[in-house]
Amino acid sequence: MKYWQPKYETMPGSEIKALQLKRLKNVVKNVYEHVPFYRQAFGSAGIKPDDISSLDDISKLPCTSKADLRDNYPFGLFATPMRDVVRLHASSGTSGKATVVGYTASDIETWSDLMARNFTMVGIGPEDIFQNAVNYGLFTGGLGIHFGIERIGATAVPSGTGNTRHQLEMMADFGVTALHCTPSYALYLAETALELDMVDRLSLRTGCFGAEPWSANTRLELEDVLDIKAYDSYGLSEMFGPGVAFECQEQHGLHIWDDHFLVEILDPDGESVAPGEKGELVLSSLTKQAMPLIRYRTGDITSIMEDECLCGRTHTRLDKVVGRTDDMLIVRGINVFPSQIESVLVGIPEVGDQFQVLIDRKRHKLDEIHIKVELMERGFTGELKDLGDLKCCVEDRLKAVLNLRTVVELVERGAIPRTAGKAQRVVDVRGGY
Ligand code: DLL
Repeated sequence: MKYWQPKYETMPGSEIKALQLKRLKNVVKNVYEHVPFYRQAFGSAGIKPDDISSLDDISKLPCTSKADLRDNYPFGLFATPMRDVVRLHASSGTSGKATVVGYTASDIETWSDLMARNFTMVGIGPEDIFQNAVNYGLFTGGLGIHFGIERIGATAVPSGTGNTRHQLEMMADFGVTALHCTPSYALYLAETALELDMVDRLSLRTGCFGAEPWSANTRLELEDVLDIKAYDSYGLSEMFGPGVAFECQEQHGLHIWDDHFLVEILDPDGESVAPGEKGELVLSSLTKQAMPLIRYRTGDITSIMEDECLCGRTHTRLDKVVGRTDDMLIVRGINVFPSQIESVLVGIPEVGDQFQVLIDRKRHKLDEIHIKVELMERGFTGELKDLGDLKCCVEDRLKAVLNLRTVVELVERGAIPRTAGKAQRVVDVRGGY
């Protein structure tokens, strides 16, 4: 099967726009009537729901952000009574209180169908055995992906996280054909499979990786080592979770489901950027019931790709998310995303794929960017001079991509902690190591 919901996935652009407008008007009216926060915010902007008569009118509405979720913790942004909420998820975030999201039974249905669209899009179906190697707790990647696997009738292996060797054994013994996890954990799985000489015992065909940025070179590495096709999966808890946007088999941009989300790309002043230009992804949920969000600033940097996709889907395509506005390091006026560093390191066989960026900001200035990289056995000749040469080579390759000098430190293999969740690439050592 090529499409899960062909009527929606291939809907002509003009019809999608009409559907979006109808849904936008409904959701704006709904939050205005049921969520005091929105009534007040729209009031301060001098807007009433009836003022929305075209999709462009969305720009009249105020934006929302993670801070609004925190301020209204835990359920202040819910638009339905708690008796209609059948599930909660939460994301811990890096600072402050967790942000909580809620779902009605119908939200779970919608979400499962979006996941089913994505899996069908990359050729996963009832014949597949699908291992979901992420945390099954409050993180949306566990149950969100799981419900999608069951919706398409594939066999779910809810392996959760931890015990990498056991994960690989399960994969081999059960004949797992599809895998979902974070890309950094996928690299670790691949590394461990090589080490244990297990790659030949695996039957994997498809990998779905997301929840954090990853580079084109990481894709090549994962596809090569695990002998799979690897697809990028984007989502955020505030918009259900995973499943918001996903690559198709063209592997050229992520389809974001326009019948459920209204997409804007804004510059730091809140103005729309031209198609193709990078900016912050701002999303409005058009169909969520328990907690619809209007003009939610995701903090994620991407751009809209304009050309039509050969797969026949008519929905907006997003370029890979390079990182978050708050992950971006500004070093001597140059913007650096950890995913750029990853793309360089993955291409150098003598060093590992795991890395850590240490920021030492002296007097509010980012003076130095210090990168810890693991030395692989094949990069170790026993000659000190060779180590020095390798360090310079990595620094030069990074300079060519980042346009900036960095200080590379070669560390022992395994010295950088692996995680089954989102990798922590940037460590702020301003308070000391
Ligand atoms: O990470 C949902 C998810 C689970 C997506 C599993 C994909 C797979 P949160 O924990 O709320 O939700 O984190 C959302 O993670 O705003 C991005 O900054 C980042 N992110 C998610 N997917 C990607 C991706 C889940 N494919 C935040 N590329 C988002 C880059 C991503 N960043």
